[in-house]
Amino acid sequence: MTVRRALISVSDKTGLEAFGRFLADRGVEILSTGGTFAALRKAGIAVREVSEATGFPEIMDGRVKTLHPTVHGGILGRRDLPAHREAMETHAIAPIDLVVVNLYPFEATVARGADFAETIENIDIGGPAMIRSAAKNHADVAVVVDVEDYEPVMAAMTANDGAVPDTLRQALAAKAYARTAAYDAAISTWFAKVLEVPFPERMTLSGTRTEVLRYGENPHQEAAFYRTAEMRPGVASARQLQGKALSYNNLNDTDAAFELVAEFDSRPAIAIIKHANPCGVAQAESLSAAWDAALACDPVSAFGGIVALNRSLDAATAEKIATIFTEVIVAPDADAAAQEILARKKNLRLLLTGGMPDPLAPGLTWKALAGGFLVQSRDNGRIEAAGLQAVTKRAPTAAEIEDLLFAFRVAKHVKSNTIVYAKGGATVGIGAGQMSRVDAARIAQRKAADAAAAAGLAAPMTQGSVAASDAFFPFADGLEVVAEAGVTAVIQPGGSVRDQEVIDAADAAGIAMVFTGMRHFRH
Ligand code: 93A
Repeated sequence: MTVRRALISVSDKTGLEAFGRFLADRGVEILSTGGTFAALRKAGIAVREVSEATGFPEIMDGRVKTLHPTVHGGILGRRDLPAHREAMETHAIAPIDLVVVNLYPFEATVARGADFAETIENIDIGGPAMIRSAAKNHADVAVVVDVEDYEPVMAAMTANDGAVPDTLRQALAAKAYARTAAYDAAISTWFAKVLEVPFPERMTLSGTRTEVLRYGENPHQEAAFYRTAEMRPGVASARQLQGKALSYNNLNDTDAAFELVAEFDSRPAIAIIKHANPCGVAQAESLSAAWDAALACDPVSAFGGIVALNRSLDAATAEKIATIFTEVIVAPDADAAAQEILARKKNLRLLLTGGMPDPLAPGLTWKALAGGFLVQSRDNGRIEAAGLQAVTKRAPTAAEIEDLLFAFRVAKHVKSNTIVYAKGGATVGIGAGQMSRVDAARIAQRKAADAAAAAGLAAPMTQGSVAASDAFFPFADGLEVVAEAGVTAVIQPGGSVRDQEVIDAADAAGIAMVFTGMRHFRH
């Protein structure tokens, strides 16, 4: 299929001149819409206006410019069917062999917060129609929807005497339908937002593949990473400065780490993550102090972990992190000295996101199930001191409240069931992902004892700490375990039918307990 006639209609005019010149030099006749026509002509490239070919002007501010049988007949007509060829001849329709279209920038228009009327005007109708026509007739027509494909198409035409080979036309057609599907998904998502319908009847998840990963969660699984249109600083937007490509598990853990550390903004904070659960979180007056405290929580598990920071990485902290084996460091930024220190660690990946995500921002999360997916709003719930209800004889002190809120915020990012012990702005024991809350409490306590023994401390680290529970204690037994661990205060949602038994157990141990009324399950 030698390309003889091309229709070029592009909003993004990147690379247009070079591609247009390449086609014109090969004797390809180019048809274009108003703006594209003007740009090509200005560059001295031979081009005709679509309206001249159709004998019909662009009308209605450009709403109707290519929606014409001369255009769609030229794209859709089957070259192998005599009846189609005859129809083309009868109606003076010239075949179009190459369609180059990129759409009105709908997504970018929404992203910059344009008003309703302007957003509606940026819904492209004629462009997707041509893309879909050309992709349907890929047997005879090549369709290019991405400026990144200009080069490969030029290379293929050069190598094939002006023709675009079959396999490339098919690949371009598949990409074309993915593009129009994503475009319509963006439009319907925007409408749902405008109409304040959180869960429309039909939902399309749409993303752009940024990477095919070496494998998935396990080596026998295949995987890829897709980026959605969501503007949220994190793994999807990060710049990787060094180290080998991130794996599926790295990406998952890095995301968990960064979302957790983003919960803390008033002071420098660090979270160390293993298998999507934190094994140490701390905030302090400096990142370096936060690192010491986070690491002390569970230095054994921190080996091979992922470290997330909520401040620009400095040299002192980089030097400390570099002393233990770390897979990934993710931070909003890193100063030159810190980067130099980490550059010595060839295998360590450094990701810089350019900013922190807003933990209170709305958004949706998805989870695949057999035959479907679950969608929910992101857990952007946050409890502040004013939202706490003291339920015991003793109310917590100001210092206890600070640690309680810290521990509860960490618990939100730990797999359920979880118990988090914290003291002085740092976790000292984390029990994650247990089927029973009592076990979560016991495991956290035992880990804290191990960490204390390793550090040569006489008392277990939970002594004098506070404890957070992601969901209510169904029985007093869980509370009794944290009492044994030596906590002085407890934070939990409350709401169990046996709340009174739990309150009584707390009172008996002299523990101050507060209810949040908010649960933070995470599965
Ligand atoms: O307004 S439209 O939906 N109606 C059309 O008939 C039409 N034909 C092409 N938008 C249409 N286009 C779009 O115009 C293309 O998809 C492309 O994005 C844009 C190029 O316009 P111009 O060449 O004037 O810059």
